[in-house]
Amino acid sequence: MADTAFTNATQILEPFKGVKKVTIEEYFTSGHRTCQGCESALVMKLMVKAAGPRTIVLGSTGCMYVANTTYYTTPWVVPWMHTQLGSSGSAALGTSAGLKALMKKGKMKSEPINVIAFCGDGGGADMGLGAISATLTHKEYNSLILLYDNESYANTDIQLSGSTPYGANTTFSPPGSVKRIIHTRWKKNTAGMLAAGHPECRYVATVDASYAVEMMNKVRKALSIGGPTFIHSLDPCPKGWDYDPMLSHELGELAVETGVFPLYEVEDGVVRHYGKTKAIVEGRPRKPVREYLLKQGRFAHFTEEDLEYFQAKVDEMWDKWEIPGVIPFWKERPGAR
Ligand SMILES: Cc1ncc(C[n+]2csc(CCOP(=O)(O)OP(=O)(O)O)c2C)c(N)n1
Ligand code: SF4
Ligand SMILES: [Mg+2]
Repeated sequence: MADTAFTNATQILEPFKGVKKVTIEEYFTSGHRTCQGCESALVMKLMVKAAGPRTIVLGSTGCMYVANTTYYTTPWVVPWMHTQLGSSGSAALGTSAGLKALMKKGKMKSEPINVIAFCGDGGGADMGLGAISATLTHKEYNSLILLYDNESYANTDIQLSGSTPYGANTTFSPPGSVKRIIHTRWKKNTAGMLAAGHPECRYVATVDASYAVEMMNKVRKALSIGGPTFIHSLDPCPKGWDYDPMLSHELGELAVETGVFPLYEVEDGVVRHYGKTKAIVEGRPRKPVREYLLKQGRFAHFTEEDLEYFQAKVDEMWDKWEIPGVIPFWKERPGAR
């Protein structure tokens, strides 16, 4: 096959116009062993449903590897490969470059194939951040990195990560009688940092599977735009967050309605808040963060003072940040210190 047959095109995946238009085929099916109510498993299912059958999925170590592929069983219907904990970026780039080379040499039919690499918050927001950053600078290769954020190193029994919220009870930060708040760091702003720091990455979005159609449409948009793209999904985790599994969707909604997790997309440098976050930007009041926090056992030790601190930090993001939820700077105001 000649070089001229090679195409670097992406699949054009039009948005689903409502839930009735969502395709019925599943590419992440039964056969996994995630906890009841695991929102990350739903994210996997929706992610690959949105992408369709001509897709390769690469997954770094974590719950979505271990609980999904136990000895000769797998829910994945599309080609799937495990990669090391910090390597979702390298796996995405390497696979995309490999496909491109094989197609160029005529060793594979030249056609758009989606490459999606997923990682947890431990693997992506902490350990693999460098590799993701490198991948987002390679605009000649098409891949999507999806970070599923359950806010802990969940698979190894809920250790705190850079994505764990302030004050949460984890196996590394159990509240004690002498010191109540062990984890005193504020959660990283991963999507904002990646969007701001990678000017040639054409698409970054935050998503929440409680809003499933919107979430799938962000995946479809990222894959259609092409180049390296990044999506950050907030995933309630009944085990790590310590709540009744039936509350997963409600907690996903509350994270957005309280303003703790803003939904936005950055496309070619333009920021758009969407969904309920857009309504908040346009003036709809945010629910108090206590409605979200107090439904979770990991915050059961919070006092009034802790709730006020958490609320004040979220208020600061909304009232002072250059772009709420995205750019964490604000201009110096004359006379203010
Ligand atoms: C280099 C390396 N260090 C440690 C581990 C052990 N380990 C396996 S899964 C995991 C937790 C990963 O956390 P995260 O990426 O957030 O995914 P989650 O388990 O929460 O789904 C750890 C620490 C490993 N597999 N590789
Ligand atoms: S620990 Fe959390 S992320 Fe892991 S399988 Fe259970 S619910 Fe899902
Ligand atoms: Mg995690």
